[in-house]
Amino acid sequence: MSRTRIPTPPAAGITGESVYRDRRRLLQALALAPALVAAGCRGEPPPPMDVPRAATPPPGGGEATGFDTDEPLTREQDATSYNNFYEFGSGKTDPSRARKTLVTSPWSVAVSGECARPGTVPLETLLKGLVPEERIYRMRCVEGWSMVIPWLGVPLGQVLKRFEPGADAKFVAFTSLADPRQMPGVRVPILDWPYREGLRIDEAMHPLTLLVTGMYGKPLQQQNGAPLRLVVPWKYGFKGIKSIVAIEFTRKAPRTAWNDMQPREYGFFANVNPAVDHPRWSQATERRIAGDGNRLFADRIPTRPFNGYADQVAGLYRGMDLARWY
Ligand SMILES: Nc1nc2c(c(=O)[nH]1)N[C@H]1C(S)=C(S)[C@@H](COP(=O)(O)O)O[C@H]1N2
Ligand SMILES: [Mo]
Repeated sequence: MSRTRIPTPPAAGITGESVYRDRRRLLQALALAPALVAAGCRGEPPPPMDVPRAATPPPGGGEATGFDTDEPLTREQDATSYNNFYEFGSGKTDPSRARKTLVTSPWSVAVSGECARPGTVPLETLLKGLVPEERIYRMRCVEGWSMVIPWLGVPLGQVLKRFEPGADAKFVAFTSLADPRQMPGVRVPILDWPYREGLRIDEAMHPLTLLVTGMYGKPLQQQNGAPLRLVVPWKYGFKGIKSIVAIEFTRKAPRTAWNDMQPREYGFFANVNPAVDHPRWSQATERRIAGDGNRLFADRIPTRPFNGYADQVAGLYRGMDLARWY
C-alpha cells in the first residue's frame, strides 16, 4: 500500500504552550470537572453550569488570539439538533433524535505511541487540574454550512504534554468509540469504523486546538460528541472527532476515516480554503447557521482562508503548497 508522505513541521514551527492565559470567561475547574463527567450520561439534557464572567476582557483578547468572535452565535437548539455524527445515522437530526444509548460515564482514554507515559486513564484524570475555558469559534463543515459555537474545553496541548511525547512524535492520531450496542450507525458500513482522525504535532499543540467537554455553558450532549471531542477551528469540521477513546503519538501520518474513504474529497490537512473547491461543490461561500424563528440558515457569506484564523495558524504551513496539501 503506498501512501503519500505528509509533510512534517519545520523544527521551529512548534508553538509554545500556554502563552494565552487570560480569558473573558473562565470556568472553575474544580467545580466543573466532576459535573462534566457526571452529567450528560443519559436522559435529559444537562442543566446549565455557572460560567463566571470576568469583569474586564483582556485588551484585544478575542480578536488577537482567535479565542472569541463578535459574530452572532448559532442558536443552541440548532447546534444540538443539526449534527454530523454518523455513528448515530447520516441524517442531520439522527444524532439528536437517537435514544441516549451512549453511556458517557465512566469514560477512559487510551494514550499510546511515542511518549514516555503511555496508559489508559479515566477522563477525570486526563483533565485533572486543568481549567476549562470558553472559546467562541466558527465551525465550517466541508459540506458548506457553518456555525458559531461557544465551546468549553482545554487546550489539547496541555493534555498531551502530560504524556511526555518524544522527539519522534510527529503526529497525533485520535479514535472514536465504535460500539454497535451504543451507536446504531456503526452497523452501517458508511465508513470503515471506528472514526479516526489525526493532526500534525504542531497543529495539535497550537493554542487554538481545543479538547472539548462542553458547549453553551453545559456539558456536551451525545450528539455533539460527549464526553470528549476535538475542535480545530481552522479546519473543516470533520477533523473535530467526537467521543474520543484513544490518542496515539505516531512517527508517520495516521490514516484517517474520511481520507481512507475518499482521499480526493477529504484531505489530511483539511484546512478551510475558499480557493480550493471540493470536487463536487465550491468552497468559496458558506451558509451560516444563525437563523431565527423558523429559519435555520442566515445569508450565504464568503468563506475565509483558515476559516478566519490565518493570523494565528498560517505560519504552521509556511512553504507548503496549500492547494496540493489540502
Ligand atoms: N466520531 C465522529 N466524529 C465526527 C463526525 C462523525 O460522523 N463521527 N462528524 C464530523 C463532522 S463532518 C462535523 S461537521 C462535526 C460536527 O460537529 P457538531 O455536530 O457538534 O456540530 O463533527 C465531526 N466529528
Ligand atoms: Mo462536516
